Amino acid sequence: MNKKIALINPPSPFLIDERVFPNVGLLNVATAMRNEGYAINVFDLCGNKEYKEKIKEIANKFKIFGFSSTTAQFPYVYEMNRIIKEINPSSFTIIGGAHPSAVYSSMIKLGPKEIKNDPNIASLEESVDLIWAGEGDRISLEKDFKGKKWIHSEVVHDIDSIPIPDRSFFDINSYHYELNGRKATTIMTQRGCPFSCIFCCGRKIPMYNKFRQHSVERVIEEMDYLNKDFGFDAFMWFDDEININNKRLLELCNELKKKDYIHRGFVRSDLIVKFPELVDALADAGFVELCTGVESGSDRILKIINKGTTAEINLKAAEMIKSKGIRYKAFTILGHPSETYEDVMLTKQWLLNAKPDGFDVTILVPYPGSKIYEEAELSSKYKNYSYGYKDELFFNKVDFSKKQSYYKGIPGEYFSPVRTNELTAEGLVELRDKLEEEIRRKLF
Ligand code: B12
Ligand code: SF4
Repeated sequence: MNKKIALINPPSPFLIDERVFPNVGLLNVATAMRNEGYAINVFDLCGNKEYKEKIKEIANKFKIFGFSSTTAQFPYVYEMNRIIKEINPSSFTIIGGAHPSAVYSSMIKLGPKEIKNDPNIASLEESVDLIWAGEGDRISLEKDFKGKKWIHSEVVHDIDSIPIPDRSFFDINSYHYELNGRKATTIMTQRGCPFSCIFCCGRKIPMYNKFRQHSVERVIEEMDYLNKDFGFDAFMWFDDEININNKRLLELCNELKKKDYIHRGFVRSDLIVKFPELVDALADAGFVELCTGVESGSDRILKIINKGTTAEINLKAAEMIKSKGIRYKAFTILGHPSETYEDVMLTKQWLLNAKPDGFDVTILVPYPGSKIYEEAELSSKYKNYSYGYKDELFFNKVDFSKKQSYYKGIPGEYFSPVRTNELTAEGLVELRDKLEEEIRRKLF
């Protein structure tokens, strides 16, 4: 096997600004492969409008190409792979990341007939040579995978054994993110979330549901490395929810308060309310902004999506966070199964009551790897929708190699791939736009 490999970070033109948060997962893979003796060339095409030209330029220069891809990025990866194969038919292409991992999860959940009907399994199989589902921190192409189409890698249990992702593979300083005017970058202090919200991807895949943490020492080591080598002193924690293990977080906060770093991260509201001492510790540790996945202001919807919180708990958490002088951002979604106009109004009212410092209102996209996608059944209830989830949410299983789909994008460019019995797709977009406009006007 040729030891020279090109790793590609694809563009995401659907984001408001692509060069905010560097992709840590691909850096993990690059670092792991380099340690296995591969000569790694990372092509960071994020934000590059001439990405096709770049791919044409390098197509003949490598034998092995590895793409990292979320579902939203897959149309670009699909196209880049096509270009490479056209120019260099004997090349070997691999895809890893959230998209193949989520599609793999659907593949094991769906029966043989649904597998045949699922456009996303087909488009992955017809594109690259090797589909990598799961973590890529133990990748060695010679060892395990010759002649295989799908690989599902085991999760790494002791994540401290994974080397600190080497940020010099990217031009990390060309990403621009600031917290309180300070130069910030991304960090992952744990992996996996044990909860099971029905819209969230990977609830059945070990990489995303097996909860594992870096030790306090290792987190500090990575922050110090980012500070010393690149000058960052502010960190966006990529962890799904930072407060799953209260004891470890308190220990970490204890160390962080000795440092002059500041932080932003996501917390679960119920665990904030349950452990009030944590908010003080987070404030002392330098957290300047906390975000929660509020999702909805309707308790009925929160129950349906299995969030494990209520509107009241979410409100209490918001108040507790703000009372410590920490900025608070709320993330909400419209288009939940069975959602009605009344539920949307409850979300609006919740936002007005909570008065967050920032908020997002997005529209649900049923991605492969989520319970909604995997448990949906063929439905003929509405003309333009062929799948229904519990007869309460309707959508199509679109081919994500052709159709770009994301739930947070550029204002004015939102669309809804879903409808409920009461709210049409157009109605959801209209409600979303109105709601956002009204709340911004009233709160800011
Ligand atoms: C941080 C984050 C973001 C950030 C930054 C993303 C970035 N540039 O990295 C922001 C806020 C921009 C973001 C945006 C979006 N996100 Co996001 N995000 C995350 C989050 C919380 C962490 C990502 C991360 O760093 N993980 C840690 C690393 C170690 O894991 P990893 O990236 O999967 O990489 C490992 C493996 O996948 C594999 N691997 C990765 N690449 C490759 C390549 C090769 C060749 C190989 C062999 C292996 C391999 O090895 C890596 C190391 O083990 C994840 C959830 C999660 N817990 O991972 C969601 C997640 C990736 N996001 C998700 C979604 C839906 C989105 C959006 C579509 C939302 C939207 N705006 O509409 C966009 C899409 C953005 C895009 N560029 O495509 C979904 C993806 C679902 C899917 N089917 O693709 C996830 C899984 C959340 C969820 N559970 O539903 N996101
Ligand atoms: S939405 Fe957040 S809490 Fe729910 S399963 Fe996903 S990561 Fe976990």
